Amino acid sequence: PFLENVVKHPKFIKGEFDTSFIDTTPELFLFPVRQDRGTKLLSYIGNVTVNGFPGIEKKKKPIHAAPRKPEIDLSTTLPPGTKQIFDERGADGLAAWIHEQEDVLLTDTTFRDAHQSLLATRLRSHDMFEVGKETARLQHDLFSMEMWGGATFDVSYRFLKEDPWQRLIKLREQMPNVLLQMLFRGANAVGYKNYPDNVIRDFVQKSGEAGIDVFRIFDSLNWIKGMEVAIDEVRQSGKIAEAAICYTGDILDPSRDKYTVQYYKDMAKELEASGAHILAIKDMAGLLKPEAAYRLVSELKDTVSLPIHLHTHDTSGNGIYMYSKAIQAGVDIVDTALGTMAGLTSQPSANSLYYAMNGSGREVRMDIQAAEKLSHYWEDVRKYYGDFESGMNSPHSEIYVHEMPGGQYSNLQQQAKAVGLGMRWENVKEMYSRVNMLFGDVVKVTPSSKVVGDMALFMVQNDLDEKTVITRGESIDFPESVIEFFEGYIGQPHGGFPEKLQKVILKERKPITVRPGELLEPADFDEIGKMLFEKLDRPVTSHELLAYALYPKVFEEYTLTNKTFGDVSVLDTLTFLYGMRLGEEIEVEIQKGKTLIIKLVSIGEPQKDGTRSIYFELNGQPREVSITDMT
Ligand code: 3PY
Ligand code: ZN
Repeated sequence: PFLENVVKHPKFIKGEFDTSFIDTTPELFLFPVRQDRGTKLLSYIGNVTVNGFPGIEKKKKPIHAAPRKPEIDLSTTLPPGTKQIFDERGADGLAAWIHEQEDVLLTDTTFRDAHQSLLATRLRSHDMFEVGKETARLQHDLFSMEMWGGATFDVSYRFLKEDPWQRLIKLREQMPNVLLQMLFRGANAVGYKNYPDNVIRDFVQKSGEAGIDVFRIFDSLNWIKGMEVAIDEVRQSGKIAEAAICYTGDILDPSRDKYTVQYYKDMAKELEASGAHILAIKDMAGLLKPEAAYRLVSELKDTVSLPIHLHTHDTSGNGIYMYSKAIQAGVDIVDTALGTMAGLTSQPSANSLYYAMNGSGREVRMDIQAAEKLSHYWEDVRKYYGDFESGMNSPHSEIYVHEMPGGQYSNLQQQAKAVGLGMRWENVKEMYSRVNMLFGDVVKVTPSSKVVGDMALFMVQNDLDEKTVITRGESIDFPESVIEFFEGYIGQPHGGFPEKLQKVILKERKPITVRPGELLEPADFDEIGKMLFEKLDRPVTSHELLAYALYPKVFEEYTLTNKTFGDVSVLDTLTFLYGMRLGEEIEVEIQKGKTLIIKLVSIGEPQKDGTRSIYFELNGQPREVSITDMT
């Protein structure tokens, strides 16, 4: 299986390669190792069959019919899309093209925010690749596919044990006609803290080279300084800089006078001046009410000349109505998910919006029949991930009170359970909104939302209220994320920090007021490269260097799993999550044209040393692996 490694590749022999060669063809760098890929996969399957998958209840592998995949002819010419317009006209030309469209354009979030918000970000690349080519044909008239960034990067390594870069590279191959979009957290990139500028710049460059066209850049405190490096690098890379205003508060409520229409207009002007090609309104919690949307979009259209792209979460159930008001006000693009991956904490449904806008004078540009076909596929696939659903099954209008982002709800609920506060979830939600006010009414989105969540849990757990935090704060050890926030390490909030509270939390530590990126030492990629080369005993790709710079521990753990089990992303999702049933036979395509046939024959009794032998047939030959029983 390793005969096709790099030294035999015609490009390598001819010397036609640079460092991107490793990134785009990592499989060529797989040199023979002692244990073969088949045996490694058997070890994984044996392990998960006996021990279960972390984070989900261990149960026998469920039986599902194969997902209903759209049956379409893939041999016809692929219809061109926005990617071709961008390639021909550049970012400014694309922005001008958006202005010329009368229809409403869509960004589909099924591959990113929809599953981040419904399924704890657990959607595997395998299920995307199964329908990538079909999606490119059926959804060729999308503005973009949001399919990368946000939490998908670390969750890929951390829980799915797969390489997020390979997801990007392959989806780019499968969808060469539609713009690919990612969510980029400004100075936090795809992480939860500020990173040195050279990491931000390198990440933008490498993501662009691997296939991202549109970078939606935001700062978790709406601090424009935190966005500037990323915007600049996106522009320098010739990609599309979509700069976001994060919407919080309520512009319709005169008593919430911190985030007014004027505040958002000023921010929009600054973002336009900083070089944005598109302006996004990022309503990460779904707080934008319909009348507020009409007013905000109308006023922003009078303020800037950029196309406006609106993002929301449908937690309140008012998403479609809100979009219809924004569309009346002239919004250019909205974010939706395919019907069966939409609603609640996810985006509003594209399929529903299509019908909602019929006859309104502005139609939604999409092929509704095609969207229904793809929705069937996702309806079936979503069932694989049932254990990761949040349990929310009706619209929650209380979102307007607690203001928790769509992607945070289920996560914080899990965190609360983990610290024994599952039964006090109502208190945690109430405390979340109180902490927001204690902190001075801040923008709440990753990572600032995590700080508010950590503090809310901490206060409920320790029976603290606002007063005791201030009066007894000197003797309280606050959570590390809260201390870093008040030190200024995720940026400066609008209106500054509440001074008294800041003093109490920081004690003798001194806050910073400059951009953290100005103080952080640049990452030394040569050093990281050498260290990883020694650890991994193989060439290290520039994508791996970046992954390590962002998430050293998570990445190292991933490489260890990868060493032991090989590339588990090739497994189908039910096998990945549950292993195999006795007597079951599966097929695994480990590379193009090479399929393994695996049968689980029997599971041995536990031995004194805690191991068990698992007996398989691999391509008809008996194979035995030994695993540790941790149950
Ligand atoms: C993320 O940063 O991952 C988000 O989706 C924020 O809304
Ligand atoms: Zn979102």
